[in-house]
Amino acid sequence: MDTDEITAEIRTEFLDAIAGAEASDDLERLRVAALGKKGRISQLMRGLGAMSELERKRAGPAYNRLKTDIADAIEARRRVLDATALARRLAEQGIDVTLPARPEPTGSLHPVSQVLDEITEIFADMGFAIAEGPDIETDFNNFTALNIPPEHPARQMHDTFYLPEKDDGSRLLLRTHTSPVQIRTMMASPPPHRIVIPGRTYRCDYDMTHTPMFHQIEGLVVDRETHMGHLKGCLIDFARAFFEVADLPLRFRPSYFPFTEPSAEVDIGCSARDGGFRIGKGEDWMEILGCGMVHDRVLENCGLDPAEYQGFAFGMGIDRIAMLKYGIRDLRSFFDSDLRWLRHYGFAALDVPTLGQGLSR
Ligand code: 2NM
Repeated sequence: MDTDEITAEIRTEFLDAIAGAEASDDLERLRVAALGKKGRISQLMRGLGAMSELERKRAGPAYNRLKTDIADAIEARRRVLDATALARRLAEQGIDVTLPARPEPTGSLHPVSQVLDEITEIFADMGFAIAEGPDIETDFNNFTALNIPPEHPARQMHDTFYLPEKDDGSRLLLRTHTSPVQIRTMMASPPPHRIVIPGRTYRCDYDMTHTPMFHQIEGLVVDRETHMGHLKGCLIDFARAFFEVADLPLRFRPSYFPFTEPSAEVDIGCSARDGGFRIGKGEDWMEILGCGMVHDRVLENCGLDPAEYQGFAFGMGIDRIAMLKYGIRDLRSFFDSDLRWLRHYGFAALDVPTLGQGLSR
């Protein structure tokens, strides 16, 4: 056989086989058999060396054409097989583009975050701004300016986390309430002030109802001619909005705080009988916050003249209020980071009450 006959025979043999290949495995086998190191074309190429110059000039280009033709045929057949496979898959697995999207797993808001949002929103609607400050504070901002004298029990080591002593003998501490932010605010700019201060606070305490880190929200109003009536009206409106009971009974019970005079604790009416608990009706009282008129000495410590400016302030534990409103028994579960607990007690992240109401009406 001469060169033309040989290449024609191999071409026919492979092009027929390639055209009949039904799977990409078959194509790969044919590629190796034709173009592989020990394949038919490679064998032919090796024969070129033994040929005469004239024979080689005919055979070389012919072999190269054969090689290209087979490679092209394999590539073309592979594209046909791929397209067929894709068409079959699309036909088998029809996609219904009208189906609703599968929900992505989303996180949820911790009850502390939820209650913090609820409380700040109520005060924001009354015209309060949100103020924040550092967790690490000076003794002056946390105690002295607030009229807490050196011998006050809250100053002792068992209540307060102190940082190591500095060269000058002073010690920073983890704030035991958010009140230092009120001091910073009053010292930084002149009245009027109308702020709420949410944040983390720290006390050395741990049992069913106390964790060493907890959350507080405090409020401060300072202006001319501010009086107890403003305090009462503000806190009554707040409690009724927060607990969603329009005629919620409130009781202002005289109390004592070093930084306010007079001071009071606020109770809401509830019933806690026979293991049940209900807010707004019944014979019982539940304490929800402390408050009072800012002590003259606190105003003076911040450079304000009590004859010119008066203020009221209040504070409550966010965690405790969250337990009360959402029926959570053990405070310590707040900080366990247990996903099952969080899914049960968590709130939808996009559940913005005012927006939701606005859109549904
Ligand atoms: C409370 C209760 C009563 C309070 C007082 C002040 C300041 F800085 F104005 F003196 N800030 N917060 C206050 C008063 C806090 O928490 C139970």
